[in-house]
Amino acid sequence: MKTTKNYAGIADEFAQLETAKVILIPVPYDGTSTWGKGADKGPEAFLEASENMELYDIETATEVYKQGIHLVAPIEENSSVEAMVNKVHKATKEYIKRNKFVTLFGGEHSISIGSIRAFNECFDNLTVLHLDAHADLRETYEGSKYNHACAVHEASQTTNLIQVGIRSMDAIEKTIMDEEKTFFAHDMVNDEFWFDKVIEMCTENVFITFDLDALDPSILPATGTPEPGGLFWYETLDFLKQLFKEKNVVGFDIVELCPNQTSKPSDFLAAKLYYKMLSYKFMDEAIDDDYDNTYDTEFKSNNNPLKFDDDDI
Ligand SMILES: [Mn+2]
Repeated sequence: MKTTKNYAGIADEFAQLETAKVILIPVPYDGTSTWGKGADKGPEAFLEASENMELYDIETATEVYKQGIHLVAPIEENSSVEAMVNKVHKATKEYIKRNKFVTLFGGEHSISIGSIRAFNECFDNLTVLHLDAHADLRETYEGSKYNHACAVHEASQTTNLIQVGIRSMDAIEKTIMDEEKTFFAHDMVNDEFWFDKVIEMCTENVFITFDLDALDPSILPATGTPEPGGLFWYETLDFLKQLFKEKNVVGFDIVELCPNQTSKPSDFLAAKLYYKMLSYKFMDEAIDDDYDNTYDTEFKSNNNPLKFDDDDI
């Protein structure tokens, strides 16, 4: 994968590892997808679109890139899906331990097995908020437990998993699914309170894994397994904004952008979604430049990882 020097073409002073609050890890992996191929091209298309995006966010009146966004070298590991997951896990954990706000861009959804494992090891009582058209709960698929169809099986066993936007699953997944914590797309469309219900079920620390096929294919067609009946742009943003306000979102990944040569709007949507999520995360920190230190201290303690294995410290 070609690497852009800095995320979104931001100046070097905002892109340094030491000072950046945000880390962006691209994972151009597409080894297990079952239908449309090309999620390995996702990070490059996302980064290219990001370079062509305005960096002032109108809604929050902020320029979140000034918090610092450091783009690390892409994780390119194609020897096996297990090796890729292990590398993602290791890199994610390393940056969490440096007190960074860690974000990842896939790649297919199997990358999230590594990121979720890292966040779950570092934060107490983690909620994994899973936005997706697909349940992704299979224990194994095509002989592997690291298939993209198994992306949140481990999370279903080890975290407070909440699934949102689901509209495609196999009967076998019903035996694993916690229907109390599942928001099916066909119910959400008639439920004006779904935001509140989802947020109420979240613990304080939330990791978001955002499969872009959660969105309606009319606004995001460039994904490997599109499903009709998905989320739209403003409801998604309104929901995310409320979530970021009410909970401590500790990190997120965005996966399954499968770009094509002829149509770019999906790449731009992914770029904007990522930037919006960062804008919401840091919106209160940027109200003015000399915000008082008490808030800063509180912010840091909220984001400090709470638990490490003894050998990690
Ligand atoms: Mn999906």
